[in-house]
Amino acid sequence: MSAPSPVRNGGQILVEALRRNGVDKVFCVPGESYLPVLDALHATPDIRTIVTRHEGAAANMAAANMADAYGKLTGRPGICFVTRGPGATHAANGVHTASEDSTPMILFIGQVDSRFLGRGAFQEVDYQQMFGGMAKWVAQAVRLERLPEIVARAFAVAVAGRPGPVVVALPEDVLFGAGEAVDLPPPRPARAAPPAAAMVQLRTLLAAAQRPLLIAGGSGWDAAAVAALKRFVHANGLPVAASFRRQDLFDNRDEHYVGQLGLGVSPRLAERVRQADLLLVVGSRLAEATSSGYSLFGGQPLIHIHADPDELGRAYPATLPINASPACAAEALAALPPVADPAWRAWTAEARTDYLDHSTPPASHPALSGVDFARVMGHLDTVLPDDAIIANGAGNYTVWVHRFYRYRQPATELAPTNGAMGYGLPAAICAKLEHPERTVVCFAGDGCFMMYPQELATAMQFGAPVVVIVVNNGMLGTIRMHQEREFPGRVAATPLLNPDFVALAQAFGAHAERVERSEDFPAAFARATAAGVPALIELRVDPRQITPQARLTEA
Ligand SMILES: Cc1ncc(C[n+]2csc(CCOP(=O)(O)OP(=O)(O)O)c2C)c(N)n1
Ligand SMILES: [Mg+2]
Repeated sequence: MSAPSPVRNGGQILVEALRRNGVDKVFCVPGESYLPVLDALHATPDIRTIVTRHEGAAANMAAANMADAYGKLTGRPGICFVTRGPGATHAANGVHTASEDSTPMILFIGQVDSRFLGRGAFQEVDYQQMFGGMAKWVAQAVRLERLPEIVARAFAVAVAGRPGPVVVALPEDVLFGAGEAVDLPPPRPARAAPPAAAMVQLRTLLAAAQRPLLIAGGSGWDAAAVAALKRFVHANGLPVAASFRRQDLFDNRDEHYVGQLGLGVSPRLAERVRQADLLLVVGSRLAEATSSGYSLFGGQPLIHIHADPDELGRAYPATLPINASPACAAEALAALPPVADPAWRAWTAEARTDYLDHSTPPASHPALSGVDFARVMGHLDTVLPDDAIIANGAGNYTVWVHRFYRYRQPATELAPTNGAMGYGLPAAICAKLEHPERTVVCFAGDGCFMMYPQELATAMQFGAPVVVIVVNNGMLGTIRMHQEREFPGRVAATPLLNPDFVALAQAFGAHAERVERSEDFPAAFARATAAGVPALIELRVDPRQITPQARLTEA
C-alpha cells in the first residue's frame, strides 16, 4: 500500500507530475485560465518559468517554438503553457514546427470550465479538432485524479516512435479543484531495434553496391548514436549526406561528409543521389524538401530505416524497410563487419571534393554593394567554437548559412524543417538558457526577425546573451525570387520598409551595430560576443544578390 495522497489542487498535481518527469524549464505566456499552475510553479524552484512576450500574436508561437527547440537540444519534450483561445491559436505555430521537425513537445492549454464545454464559453476551442492533424495526441484532462496519468502518457507519446507534439487541455475547474491523485514515475521510452536478419540483408546489399550513399536525418539521435554512425561510416568509407536542416548529425569537416539535401541543394550532390546504386537512409523521412520536391528518389534501391513504421513506404517504397530508432540502428550498423576493400572509395572522395567546392565562399564573386554575406559566413565558420549553436528561421538568407557554415556537433543546428519564419530568435534564446557557456548565434532575415523582435525583451529579462545577425535586404527575398520566376517584373507585397534595427535593439537594452562593409564584420562580431548582453548586428546586403549565385537585375 502506498502512503495516502495529500489533498492538492490540479495545478499542484500537474506541476509535481512535470517535476517527476525531469522538467526543469517551462515556457509560457500567462493566462487566468491556468492560475493554479502558475501558483504551483511559484512554489517549485526546481522548475524555471520563462515568460515570453506578445500574447496577442507572436509570443505564444515563440513559447511553443522555444519548447520545440528545447526538445531538439535535449531529446526531452519541451514544455509550453498558454491560455485558451487566442493563446492557443498563437501557439499553433510551434506545434506545427514540432510536428514537421519530429520534435517532442507538450503544449498545455488552460481550458474553459468543464461544466461549460460545448456551450461556446469565453475563449472556448475544441483542441481535438484544432490540433488533430498536427499533434500526435490531443487530450483534455477532465478529471483531477487522472492528471498524473495524462501527463505520463503525454511524455510517452511525445518521444515514442517518431517524436512530436502533444496537446493537453486543462479545464479551469480541474486546476482549481482539490482532491487526491497518485503521483506516477516517468514512463520509460521503448526503442525499436532492427531485426538481426534485416541487418544481414543490409550488409549484403551494401557489399554489392558500387555507388552507395548514406543519408542521415530525422530526430531522436543522441551523442552515442551519432558516434556509432560515425564508426560505421568510417569503417566502410561511405559518403554521408544530411537531410534538410539536419547538417549537425555528421561532422561537416569529416572526409565522409558530402553535403545537405534540402533547399539550396548543390546540383552535383543532387546528381550524385540520382546516380547512387544504393541509398541507405537512416532516421530521415524523405519529405518534400529533402527529396527536392519528390524528384530525387524512386529509381535507386533504397534501404530505409525509421523509428515509425508508418513512415516506411510513405513517400517511396523501400527495397529493405527497417523499423528501428536511430539509436538502435546506429549501434547495429556499427556492429556490422565492414565491407572489405569497398568499390566506392573514389566515389566518396569525389563527393567530398564537390562538397568542399560548394561550401567554400567564392573569392571571385564580390558583393554588388554592402556586405558579402558569403564572406561573413566564411569568417564565422573559422572563428566559431565547435559547440556553437546556430539558429535560423526561413528566408533566402538561410541558403548562405546552410551552405557556408560547417556544423560539427550534434544539436548545434536549430533550424525549422517546416520553414517557420521567426523561429531563430526564440530557438536561440532557448539554446542560450540551456547552454549559457556556449556561443549562440541567431540568423534572421529582415522579414524573419520582425516576426518575433519583442523576444529580445525575453532575452534581456532572463539573461540570454545571444548574437542576432539580421540580414537586411529590404524585402521578403524568398518570395521575390519566386515572383521573378513566375511573374517576372511584377513585384507584389515583397518590399519591406524596415525600422532602424540598431535603434530597435538598443531600446531593449541590447548591444547593437550596423555593418555595411564585409571587412567591418569580424570586429563587430567580436564586440557582440563580448557584450555580455544580447546583441544584434544588422548586415546591409545588396538586395539584388538573391541567392549565393543568382542576382536580380534590379532591386
Ligand atoms: C511564418 C511564415 N510566414 C510566411 C512564410 C513564407 N515565407 C518564406 S520565406 C519568406 C521571406 C523571408 O524574408 P526574409 O526573412 O527577409 O529573408 P530573405 O528571403 O529576404 O533573405 C516568406 C514570407 C513562412 N515561411 N513562414
Ligand atoms: Mg529579407
